[in-house]
Amino acid sequence: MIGRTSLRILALSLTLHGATFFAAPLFAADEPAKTADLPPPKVLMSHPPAILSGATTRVVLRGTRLDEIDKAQVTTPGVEVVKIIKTEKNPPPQEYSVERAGDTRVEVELKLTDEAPQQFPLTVVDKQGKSATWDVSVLRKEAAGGEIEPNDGFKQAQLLKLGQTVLGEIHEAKNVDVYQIQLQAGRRTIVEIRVAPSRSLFDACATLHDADGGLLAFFDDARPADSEAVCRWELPAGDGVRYLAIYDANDRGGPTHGYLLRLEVRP
Ligand SMILES: [Ca+2]
Ligand SMILES: [Ca+2]
Repeated sequence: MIGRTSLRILALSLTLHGATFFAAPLFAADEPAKTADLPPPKVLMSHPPAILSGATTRVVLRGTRLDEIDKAQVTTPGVEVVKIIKTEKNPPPQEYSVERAGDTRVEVELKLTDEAPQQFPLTVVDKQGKSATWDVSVLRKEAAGGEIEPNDGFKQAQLLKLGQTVLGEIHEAKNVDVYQIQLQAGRRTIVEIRVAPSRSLFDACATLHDADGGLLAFFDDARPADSEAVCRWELPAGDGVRYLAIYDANDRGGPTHGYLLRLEVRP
């Protein structure tokens, strides 16, 4: 009996050791499968809010699992991916969730010809998968203007020309961007602020002032910033110089707070 018991213990021991021995490679074999189950890279926002045709631009995409991106793909004629500049883990700006602003980023250099379309889809890829397509806005070089800082007060106001789109950014918390507008009697003037499709975190508010700085109107988009955000505000009729002061509803700012500003006039 003792002999049989010893043999059983030995057999059990061998089985256990055998199981242990074989289990290690099995777990090792399982690892790639687990990795493959990871969700694909996801782009949640980008900046700047648009890029110029006929130029080479660095675009930053923020999202989840973007820190191992090794390729960006565009199939649109007139748009070329030059290179991935860098990828990194990067926590969302304070007071924003990972779901809204991501926790990783990838910086991509894109070269556009003058013929690039107004919008094109971009996909980023890592060894585990690829993101859904992300739309990038394009502005014609001749119809776009950069913002000129400092523009934080009436004396530093930047002239906002009709029909030109300004690529702006509330670059730091509590900053204000002031633009000078020339109103014309008998014409409706509409200010448009757009953060789509870049999904900038900018939550636009504005005040309108007369030539002496007196407050004439206040504008708020009346909803949290979202992917389709376009504010269109008709200014009170008038004639002469006005100042438009743009700022974030929550006094936040940073490179994630870009916007596209445009002035339209109608009869
Ligand atoms: Ca600014
Ligand atoms: Ca400013």
